[in-house]
Amino acid sequence: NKHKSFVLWFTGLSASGKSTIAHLVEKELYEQGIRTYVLDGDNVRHGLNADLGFNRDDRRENLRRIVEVCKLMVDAGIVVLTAFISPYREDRAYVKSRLKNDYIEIYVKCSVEECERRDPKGLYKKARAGIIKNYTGISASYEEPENPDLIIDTEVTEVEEAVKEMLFFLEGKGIV
Ligand code: GGZ
Repeated sequence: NKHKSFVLWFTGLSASGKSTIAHLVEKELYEQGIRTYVLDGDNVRHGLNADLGFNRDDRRENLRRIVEVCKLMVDAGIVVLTAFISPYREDRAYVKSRLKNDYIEIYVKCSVEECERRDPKGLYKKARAGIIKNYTGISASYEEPENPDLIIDTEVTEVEEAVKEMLFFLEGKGIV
């Protein structure tokens, strides 16, 4: 099964649903015979980027290394799905400059209030208490994408529906 490889770059707040949607979309693509890989905090921040934290420079370096990994995977013919907050426009622009047309930006939109209600790992609570510093949405900024290829609003869209929207979008583009 021959296909062009590219990167589906999900950006959004912690607990917005990036990783969940990326994994479900991956499953669908995989079932279509497409070779895929999901990069997220769980498999990158514990290994390759274990030396990095969340200050401005570390987040830049986090994404710089990730985009190089993405490039290698794209060269290997893999469709890469990434789920990183990637809160700064400057950094996303850099990622795009490295990947060019292989970069597809998906804004997983969800208000801070709702993410804070979900708080699956209790990190927003810790951020509010000042235990975690520089927490995106609380004590560090999230710069909304100005021109994403797709917006998925997880406050109004169920995950199953979000996955369908994603696949419909990819079919419309003729890339799957
Ligand atoms: C944001 C943090 C922070 C701070 C720890 N700010 O819900 P999670 O836990 O699994 O997702 C968050 C993850 C964000 O890492 P990224 O590599 O995606 O961030 S970035 O793109 O900005 O480099 C959260 C956890 O790490 N986490 N401290 N201060 N998220």
